[in-house]
Amino acid sequence: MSDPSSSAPMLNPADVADFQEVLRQSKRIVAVLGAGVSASSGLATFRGSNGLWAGQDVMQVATPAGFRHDPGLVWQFYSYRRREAAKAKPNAAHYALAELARRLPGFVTLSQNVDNLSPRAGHPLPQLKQLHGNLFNLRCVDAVNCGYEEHGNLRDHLTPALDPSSAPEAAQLGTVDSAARPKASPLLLAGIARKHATILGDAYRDRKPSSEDLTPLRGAATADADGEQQPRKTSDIRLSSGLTAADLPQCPACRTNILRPAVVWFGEALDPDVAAEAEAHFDEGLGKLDLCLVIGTSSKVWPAAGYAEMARNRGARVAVVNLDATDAAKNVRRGRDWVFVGDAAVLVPELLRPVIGAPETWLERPVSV
Ligand code: BJW
Repeated sequence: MSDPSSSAPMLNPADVADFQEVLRQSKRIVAVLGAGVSASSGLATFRGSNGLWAGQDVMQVATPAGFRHDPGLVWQFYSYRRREAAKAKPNAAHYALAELARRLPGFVTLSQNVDNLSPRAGHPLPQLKQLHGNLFNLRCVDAVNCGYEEHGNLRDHLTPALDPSSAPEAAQLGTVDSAARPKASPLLLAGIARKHATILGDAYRDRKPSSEDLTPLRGAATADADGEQQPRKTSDIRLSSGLTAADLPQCPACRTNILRPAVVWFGEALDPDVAAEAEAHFDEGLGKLDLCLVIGTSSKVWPAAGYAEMARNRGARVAVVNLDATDAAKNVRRGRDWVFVGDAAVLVPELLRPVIGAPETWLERPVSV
């Protein structure tokens, strides 16, 4: 087996041959994908660039609390990501995995990626579970009373206010309306800090949230003609992004709420159907799993981080493909798993070649690698 601590980019030919021997005989394979698969398509990974977007910690933007606090800012983040993903082209790793799916009915891909590049590479959809949703699907924020959902919305900017040419993103970042900021007690903030550390990980334990960071913005009560205190309308509230709710995509069904990206944020449950379909592949009743491919993920986010171990428990051998030797070596069973350090867009087609053949023979081929 490869030495997981090695940072040598060269693959060990004996490991490749050993992996490919098991691959040839495999009938049931699960692949777990992360953002590294799309890195060669030009998309930033989630924890790349120090995990920052426009100076914001993406881990805190991708939370329900972030959206409650400033939906405009979160929409700016996702508008940018939608544009980048729409401009990007699937790479050879997406095409190779799609080809494996076409050739092997017992192969399923459990992808954490929301960038739509696997579907665009022609990955058969019944064999692709998009665990964290898709940037091009939208839903009403009120899932209970409205439940509106829209799939495959590829519009460049969803509202004029989200058009980067009319208002550059950086210039839209403003300050919180301090008059509207409610007071949060130290006890409440400590509770939120504990919850944050559980959901986002230990790195967040010492980052004490302030009311400005985490408290949903509520309008200060205003007095009506009879002197009664009335809550301000949501659309009146100026948000720190400088956007009001009226600037954001509106739900066409209930005409009351705004839409949100249909992605899964930290602390939210995965879509129960998607989670059940994904986890069904580890069911005892389905018998032995032969192989699990863990490609381009830091394996930090659950439940996906647990799938390799679930596959091992069903008898699978595990192969990890990652550009970073340290990430690749994480959660690896020494002497049993394979570790292939390098670019997924290069390694995946090469490793799968005995089953999928050369790119010239694929039904759908990489546009450019
Ligand atoms: C290359 C490369 C190249 C670069 N080639 N490689 C159990 C224990 C502790 C906590 C939890 C737990 N169970 C649940 C939790 C809480 C939480 C969690 O996991 N927290 C941890 C961070 C501590 N999980 C959840 O909240 C999930 N919900 C849930 O489980 O509900 C029930 C529950 C709730 C609360 C408590 C307990 C149970 C939901 C998780 C949703 C994650 N959502 C996001 C955002 C999606 C929308 C969006 O994209 O904006 O999903 S977060 C973000 O991380 C995104 C990604 O899909 C996900 C994974 O990241 P990924 O893909 O691994 O990217 P990176 O950047 O981390 O890594 C890239 C890798 O590629 C690196 O290794 C590079 O080296 C490599 N690479 N270039 C090959 N060319």
